[in-house]
Amino acid sequence: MDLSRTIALILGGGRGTRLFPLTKIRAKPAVPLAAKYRLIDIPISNCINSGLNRAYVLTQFLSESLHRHLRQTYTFDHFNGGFVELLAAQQTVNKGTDWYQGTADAVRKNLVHLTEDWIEHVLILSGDQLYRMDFRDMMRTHIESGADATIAGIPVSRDEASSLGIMQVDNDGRVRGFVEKPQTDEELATVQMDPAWIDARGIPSHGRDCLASMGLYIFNKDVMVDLLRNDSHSDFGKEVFPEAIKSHKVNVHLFDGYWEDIGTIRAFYEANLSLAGKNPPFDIRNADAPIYSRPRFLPPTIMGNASIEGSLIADGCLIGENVKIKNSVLGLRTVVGDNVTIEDSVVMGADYIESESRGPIPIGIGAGSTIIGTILDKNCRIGENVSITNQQKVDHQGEDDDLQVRDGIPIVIKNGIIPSGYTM
Ligand code: ADQ
Ligand code: ADP
Repeated sequence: MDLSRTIALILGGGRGTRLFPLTKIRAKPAVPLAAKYRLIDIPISNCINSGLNRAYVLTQFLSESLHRHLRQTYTFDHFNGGFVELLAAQQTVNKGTDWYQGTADAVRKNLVHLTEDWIEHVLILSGDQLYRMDFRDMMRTHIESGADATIAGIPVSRDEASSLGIMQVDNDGRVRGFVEKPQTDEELATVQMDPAWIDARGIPSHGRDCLASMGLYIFNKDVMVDLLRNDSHSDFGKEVFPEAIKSHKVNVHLFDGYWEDIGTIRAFYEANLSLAGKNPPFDIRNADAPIYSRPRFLPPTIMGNASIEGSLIADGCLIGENVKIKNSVLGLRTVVGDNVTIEDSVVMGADYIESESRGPIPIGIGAGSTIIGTILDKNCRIGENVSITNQQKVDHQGEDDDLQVRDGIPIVIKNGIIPSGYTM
């Protein structure tokens, strides 16, 4: 299946409130993931591994670090015409607003890039999901069914339905009903499926009786342009898609692999830690479909007498003596002092190796500190004998504080400073 006439559009995030404060000073696609990647590397790697090498990333504001990451990572040779480009809301002049009002609005404001003659299909992807999919399979479903649009669907149980778009699909695979994030049993009942329908399509339902939209769509280009003509529709999930199933033939492409929406702090935290354990649900070592990132030429990690259990450790770290690291993710260039304990934590590391301390406290985690159940964003300066465990279950939201708590998880923000002896 050939995707040379398909353009991928990656929705890089709205105001970024759900992943705040990780998005306080960066665009969502640039949020670090799994020790050495960024969120945007997942959808772009899926595209490249599917033979699709032309993608736009729609983001709210022009982020210098995101721009540099894309430019330095996704360089294609002159002969194959590939590109990955940022389209920032800030740059569009339409309607005099700096913000995309929603996902459909973001696409509408960039239609000029999508209506070029060579494009036949538009693949719309979310920027905050962890999964591996060969989009050629989805395109095959799309072409074979002769649909105007195809949506990826995954079987889920009733308890998961309230945070997803739920579809009702007929025997021919055509979507007949859709409710975005059903909140009541009555709403859900209108779109529930018979688990036997799912079993009959070669996917063991295990009692799952809902089909969720994965937020991934293939549109025939003209159909998408047509649907976006209605100016009052600002979201795909809430407005464009429900209209599309009435006016056009929209079919489902079934998927049953690992797939997680990691758009909230808790989901992001749990997805990172799930990669650190034994038998991770998402295999970052899959050599047939690797996840790409920027080549950095970092030194190997140097480790003292440390005990490490079920963890991911990136390149360029410096880990001291008598250190205990358990069920955690240590990002690029993390510095860990002596006698430190890190458990159930996501430590993003540092943007650079600090040869001489430039702050009141060096970058890294100071000697004698204990970090449990916490996210440390990049370039944190954690003093000595600090303890962040949140045993008291503080729910501290101060937007300007260096240490905040979201979804019950303490987070030290990028460049945050925590003085020696601090306890939470
Ligand atoms: P949500 O993820 O809740 O549900 P939405 O908030 O529209 O839907 O986000 C979709 C994607 O677009 C995310 O990657 C988000 O970051 C990005 N995005 C949001 N606003 C944007 C903007 N203004 N500009 C650029 N990008 C933006 C959707 C569907 C559901 C489906 C779930 C699956 O609506 O039906 O079940 O995805 O995760
Ligand atoms: P990554 O390896 O995480 O992809 P980037 O290339 O995005 O890192 O760099 C992150 C940031 O770090 C950039 O804003 C860059 O300017 C900054 N940076 C790099 N080296 C230094 C340094 N020696 N001192 C201060 N900032 C630096």
